[in-house]
Amino acid sequence: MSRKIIHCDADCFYAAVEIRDNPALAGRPIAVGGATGRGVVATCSYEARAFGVRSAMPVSEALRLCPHLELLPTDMPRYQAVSREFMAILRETSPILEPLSLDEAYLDVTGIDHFQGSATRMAEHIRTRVRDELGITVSAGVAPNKFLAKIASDWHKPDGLCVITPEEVADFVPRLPVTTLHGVGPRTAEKLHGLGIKTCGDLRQWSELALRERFGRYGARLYGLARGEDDRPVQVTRPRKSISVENTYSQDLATLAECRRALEGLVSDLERRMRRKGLDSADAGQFEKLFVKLRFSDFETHTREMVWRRPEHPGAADFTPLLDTLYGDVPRPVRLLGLGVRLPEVRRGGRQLTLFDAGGRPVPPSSQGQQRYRGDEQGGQGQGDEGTPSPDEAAGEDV
Ligand code: DCP
Ligand code: MG
Repeated sequence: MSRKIIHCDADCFYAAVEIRDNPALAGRPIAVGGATGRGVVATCSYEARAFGVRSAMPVSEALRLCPHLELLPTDMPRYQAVSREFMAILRETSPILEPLSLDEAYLDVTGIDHFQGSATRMAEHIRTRVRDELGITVSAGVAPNKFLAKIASDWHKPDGLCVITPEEVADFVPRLPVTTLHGVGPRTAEKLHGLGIKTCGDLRQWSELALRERFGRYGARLYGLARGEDDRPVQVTRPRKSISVENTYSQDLATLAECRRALEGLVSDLERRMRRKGLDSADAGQFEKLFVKLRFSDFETHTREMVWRRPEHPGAADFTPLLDTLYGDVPRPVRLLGLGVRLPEVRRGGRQLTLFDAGGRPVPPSSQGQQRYRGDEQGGQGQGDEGTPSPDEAAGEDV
């Protein structure tokens, strides 16, 4: 039987909360973040986007593009509170809920009878409730699987709903650029483009065998995605024990100095990944350990970790001693570097303590001591979503 998946993603989430709480900001170009901290835009209103301002952009660049941009400091506790209410509304629609970040989640509504089982009406109901009860807007996508539901929620953003019925999949998918596929980051995109493959339609000209030959196991996944196929289930509970990123370098890093420089890029990737998982600087005190992984060109691989008890996110300098120890005194070419943070065990003392409670609602920090996390990564490698990792996922890119 065909499944019914809804993907919901709030519009300019942090900015929307700010505007809701100060309506004088409505209709104006505003950005959140940057006023304090790392100096980058966390998000911005759609009015600011019209000037080219984007998430993760340095504030200096944002102000160059939009000189009258208003900057607001981030207020994570407030966004987390709205997120809890948002997830509670979703959870009332279906218990099969997989939060991806503070403002984004998948819902499997296949077995839900409300609205005569119409996923479209359920999605409209969610959007109306969130607007009326929380004062922010949410875009939603309805489709037979996660891949298409996520693309659909972006299709009519902001404040939009897009439905892709099983009958529409065959027409919809061929025109999608391959860059929209789950697991295709810059590296895989470059390889696909090099083969003359720009859209899913182009990809469909390739046999599964030919894709496997070029992309290994991920080739089979590409073959299915190009046909709109994606059987990943909506995951209600998945323990997350670490968040990490790693990179295999196209040219080996020849010296320890080069490895140290590479750490900086990896730390930025890790920050980005943590933000996407909804972990802000207030969570830093919850990390248990830092670790670095190093693979030499002869594939000898080592990992080293250390306890982290400080109340801030680790920077490149914090990972350097681990790297130095792993590298040793004799210069050797390095093909892969990775790093990450380990989170506390999700089960301790028989009670499951998580970011989300059993009903899928995020748990307030005050009620959960040190045990806060249950997200969408498993084990120590943090290779993104489930399914066959693509070369880009293995490189720790966002998927
Ligand atoms: N965020 C961040 N840094 C980023 C990206 C996002 O701090 N590089 C934060 C701010 C966003 C929130 O996460 O409000 C949700 O991220 P989204 O990617 O869903 O972006 P928005 O909700 O802001 O905008 P959109 O309307 O495109 O979903
Ligand atoms: Mg959003």
